[in-house]
Amino acid sequence: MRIGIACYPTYGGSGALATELGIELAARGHEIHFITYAQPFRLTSFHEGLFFHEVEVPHYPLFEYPPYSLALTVQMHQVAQQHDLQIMHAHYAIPHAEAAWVTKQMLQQQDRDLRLVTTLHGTDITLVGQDPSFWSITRFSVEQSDGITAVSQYLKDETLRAFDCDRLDIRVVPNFVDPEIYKPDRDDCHLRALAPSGEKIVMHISNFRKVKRVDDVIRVFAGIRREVPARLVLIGDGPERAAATELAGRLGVQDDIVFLGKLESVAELLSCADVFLLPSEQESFGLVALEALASGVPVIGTGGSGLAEVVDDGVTGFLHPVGAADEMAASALRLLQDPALWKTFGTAAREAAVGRFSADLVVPMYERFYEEVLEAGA
Ligand code: GMT
Repeated sequence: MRIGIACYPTYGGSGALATELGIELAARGHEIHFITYAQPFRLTSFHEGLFFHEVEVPHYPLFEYPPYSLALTVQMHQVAQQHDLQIMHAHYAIPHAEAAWVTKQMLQQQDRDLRLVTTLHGTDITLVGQDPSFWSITRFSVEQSDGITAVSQYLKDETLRAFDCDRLDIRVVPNFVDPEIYKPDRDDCHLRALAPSGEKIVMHISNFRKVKRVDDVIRVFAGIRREVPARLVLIGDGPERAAATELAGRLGVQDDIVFLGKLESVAELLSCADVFLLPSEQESFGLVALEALASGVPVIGTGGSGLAEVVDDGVTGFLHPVGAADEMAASALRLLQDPALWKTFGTAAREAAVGRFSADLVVPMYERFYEEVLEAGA
């Protein structure tokens, strides 16, 4: 199949998943065209059958807000014509699904068809898409898609509720992980660098937006640090970093925190963690939690959203209500102070990640879905 993929290229779950999907599809013989404003951050080397088309937005003094969606649509249209694309796969509805729909209309004027698949990832539905400024266009562009997938049952239900459209046929296709890349493989050099005196390693990776509750990461860590020697390794960056640093200072744990910033590759560091923290307000899936599980690392996070479909509470990690930092710290300590329990959880984490969410299981779900969408339009 010849497939266009529109996504955010930046640090974050939707762009990471879209890029991994493109790489996997290209390896399976499909022709993949990424269309976005920068090289996707996980696309770091050459892959046969995989191409990148940059969207350039011209600047003009009149444009206080440069019209990215228009430039994206024009690039989608050009790539679709030039490479005779069969499918445009929009990852994160805003603005990709709407741009793909306009592209389809432009192609129809030329008697050409393009099938639209939209994958809903999270805040495109749970936060941004519900803002009155975006609600109607998000609903419209999702409804107009020829195929819709959501990364969890939680997100599917939330889409139907928030957009009041129970007729929508949404397929749940979970996030996936490559178990050969994310695997239990604790590198001695990294361990020594991160925790020189053999401290326990607590890790958090995100784009430090409010929804991630990085302040709770610091609170949970402070609770852990009171009981055991530990270091908090923070990977990523974003708007909440300054507030997190300030809180760490107030709680007296700033010297035990290592900020590593936006690393392109996290697999080798993840497997060095003893526990992974993801105390988000809501998480439609939690790709990074899955990557931690595949690395044999138990996850401590929040229940009530999609993370509960990834982490088995009491088996591969522990889930608590949003904001319950003391309970999360207590759960982390249970694992950190009991090596046998930690090993049991770590083994179960790896098994669950590989058995339910490996690329070999999930990527064919997307392939079958594309085939269905093409057949329905034939
Ligand atoms: O961070 C991003 O790039 C997008 C972000 C979001 O805001 O929707 O990530 C979502 O997509 C990931 C991949 O499908 C999911 O694993 C994340 O759970 C989800 N993030 C949230 O729901 C907060």
